[in-house]
Amino acid sequence: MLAPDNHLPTAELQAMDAAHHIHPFTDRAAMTKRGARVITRADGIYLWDSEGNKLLDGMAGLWCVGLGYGRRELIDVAARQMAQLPFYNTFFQTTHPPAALLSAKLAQLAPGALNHVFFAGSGSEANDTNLRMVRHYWASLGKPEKSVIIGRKNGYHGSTVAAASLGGMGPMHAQGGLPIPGIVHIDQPYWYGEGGDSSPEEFGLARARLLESEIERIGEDKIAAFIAEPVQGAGGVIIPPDSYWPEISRICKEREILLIVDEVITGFGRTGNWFGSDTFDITPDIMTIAKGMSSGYLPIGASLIADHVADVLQDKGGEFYHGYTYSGHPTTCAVALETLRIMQDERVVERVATETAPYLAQRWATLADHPLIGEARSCGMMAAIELSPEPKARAPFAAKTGTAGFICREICFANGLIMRSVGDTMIIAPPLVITKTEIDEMIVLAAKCLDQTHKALRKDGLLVPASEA
Ligand code: PXG
Repeated sequence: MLAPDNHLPTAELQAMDAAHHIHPFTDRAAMTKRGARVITRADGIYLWDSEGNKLLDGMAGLWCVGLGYGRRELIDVAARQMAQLPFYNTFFQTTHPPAALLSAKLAQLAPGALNHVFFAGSGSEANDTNLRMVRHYWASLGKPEKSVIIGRKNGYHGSTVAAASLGGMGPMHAQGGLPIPGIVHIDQPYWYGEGGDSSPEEFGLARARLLESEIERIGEDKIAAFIAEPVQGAGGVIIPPDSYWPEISRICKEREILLIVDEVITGFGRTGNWFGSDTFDITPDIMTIAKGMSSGYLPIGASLIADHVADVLQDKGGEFYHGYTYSGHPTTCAVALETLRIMQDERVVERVATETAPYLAQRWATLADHPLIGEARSCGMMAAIELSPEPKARAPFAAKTGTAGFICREICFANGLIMRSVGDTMIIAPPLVITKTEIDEMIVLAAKCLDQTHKALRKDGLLVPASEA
């Protein structure tokens, strides 16, 4: 049976949408002119649009559909839970089985002492929780002046006021007067774009030590926490040099500040371990999770809290005046639990680690030989290629950043591949269940799209490095 109104003509849906739907991260005028792409169904790692075009979903929805589309168990568990208890809140000393079971499951899967869960409806909400919670934590210890949070330029932590402030996206800050006070940002460990002549290891150390100098500058007694993604996702799959995280961990251990690790993208198998913190040997005090937790089938996010933080809040914090109507929503919790059951039963993370991620790494690396590519990098099931007019020099384009990336993205769509552009970096993060054969298909498509992009850029006179502008 078709979902509601799937039969309407594309133009009619586009017209309704253009008239009434304001989209996230979209230039509405540009979209209205061409008409939104209408996605109508999905199966496995593929999507279909309303014109019948098949697309390989190289972005797992939006980094979230780890198990791929059409998993009957997730659909059925949602229906069963909705019949039993579609909603009840978890405020005022109440719980229900899905929230209790999911909390225990997350505590079991999460690394170290992350044994406590505060549920939210999204990653952004969870990061709002984190901001209030770390400040409340220090205030409970009699140190309310420890309130500044250090984030990173080009980090992404969500779109709410607090989350967008914690993130370091300049264009986001420029709209709506962000960041809010009490949040500062240090430079990112982006060796390809900012490393210059230093080796990746030197650069990683230098960028980590910016945290130390920022703590010195502001004063340890004023700083509540540092927040970072293990691998920056929305920033362009920026994998820090090996020297980065050990140095950040050393600094956080030596200083009295909390480490918030945002695993909204890197959590639940994306990096080839259950968490990016496992991959990079990080010990978070608080971890943000969302996306892959429910394979994207229903919206859910959460903050995982380490014992020593939860103990202080329990012993000294009193009531935490914070919560969302849908914190611990029974249906989303049931779907998340089922997602985690499937991941464990089918050994999804192990398969990524031992089979498909090494295969992707090897196949993806071949793209580095393309005359348009300055670097190809991957970590687990996330990967990036850097477009460049002079790859050996890692040169940026003379044209406005994002021009080449946009052209490449459109060519990918036209060829049935969803590969996202971040500036002139092309990124993928396919469903974790992608097979080797499907990886081959994705690489062949990507290479074909790079050839076409190369031709298009040459034809438009865009193969010019910034130094020659
Ligand atoms: N933290 C991280 C690390 C994220 O990647 C969020 C928090 C916010 O989660 P919610 O559920 O509130 O969206 C994210 C979200 C992109 C893109 O274009 C990435 C995200 C969201 C939308 C677009 O890469 N990540």
